[in-house]
Amino acid sequence: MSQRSILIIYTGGTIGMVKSAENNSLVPMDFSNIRSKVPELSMFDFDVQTIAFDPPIDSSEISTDIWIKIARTISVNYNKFDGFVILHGTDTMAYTASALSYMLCNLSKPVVLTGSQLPMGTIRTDGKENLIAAIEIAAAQEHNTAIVPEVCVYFQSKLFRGNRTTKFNAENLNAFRSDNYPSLADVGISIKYNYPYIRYSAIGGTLSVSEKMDTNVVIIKIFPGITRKVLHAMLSVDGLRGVVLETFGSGNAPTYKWFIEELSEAIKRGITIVNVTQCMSGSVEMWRYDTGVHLKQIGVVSGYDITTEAAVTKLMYLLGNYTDIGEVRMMLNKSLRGEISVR
Ligand code: ASN
Repeated sequence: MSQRSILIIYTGGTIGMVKSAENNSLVPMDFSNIRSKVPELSMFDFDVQTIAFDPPIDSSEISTDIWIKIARTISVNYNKFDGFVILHGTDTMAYTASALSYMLCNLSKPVVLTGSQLPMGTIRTDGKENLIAAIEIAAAQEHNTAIVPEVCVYFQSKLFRGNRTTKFNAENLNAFRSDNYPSLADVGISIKYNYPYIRYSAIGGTLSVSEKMDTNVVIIKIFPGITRKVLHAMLSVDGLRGVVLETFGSGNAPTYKWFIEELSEAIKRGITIVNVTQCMSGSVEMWRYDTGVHLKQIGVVSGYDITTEAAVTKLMYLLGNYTDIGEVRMMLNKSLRGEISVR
């Protein structure tokens, strides 16, 4: 049997940051020689190689260009490696994981994103455990097949489906959660894989990368007191094609005439509006209350139990790849990569 090999792609984030001499704030540093910081990497009985993006970035600077760069790096190296670990800042990790899940079509190898809340150079760093477990998971196979052939996020003992995650804590080391989908693996003394929840649908397919992401989208989080002027201005942005509407509870919004009129006009102009709940867990059910039924009647699409991160990137992906609005709306109702709980 040939030796397994893993590629680490370092994009930036706290894991590789140091304090700047200028103002003591954390700045990304050249982490190309990860091996010197993590000597444990040479203790694996498989090959671990690294690629570092230049310049490394704080993940708040992430853009669709970087997503494309990550996807291309995976694609170019796909046949040479058994799995991929992406070191990424935590702030936008859930967006990147969601975007990659759509962009990497027919993925049959693990792509595990991880990072840390404390830099690798600090004594209490969480980066080492996160990185080492992520590598183990990326390399895990059974009968010569990857155990988790998905885009995932590994953080603090939990492996989650990437497009189900949200960063919910800016202080705790336990920074991510996946409220609407169980963990794919739990790491303790041993790594326990939750097989029934892992997606194996693309096994046997050929990887292709979709680089078309349309950024003519907006997230509108409604709130009591929102004015017509504000809503109108957001929906009138030149070239706007998609809206993630963050609503209350199970997908409810005001029924004022002007509110419904603004949304309805936007839909008539060809803008796709997808309804996502502001709650951390649970699903949009536009039939449950009259305040949801109004949205359904004018053509707002249900986002079901999707996260905002997965919804906005799904819109970018669908609008980038399909010109027909009917098709975009139809695909929003489907689970493309396990991002919603519908079949
Ligand atoms: N600002 C950092 C980033 O997202 C936060 C982190 O990685 N913990 O790049």
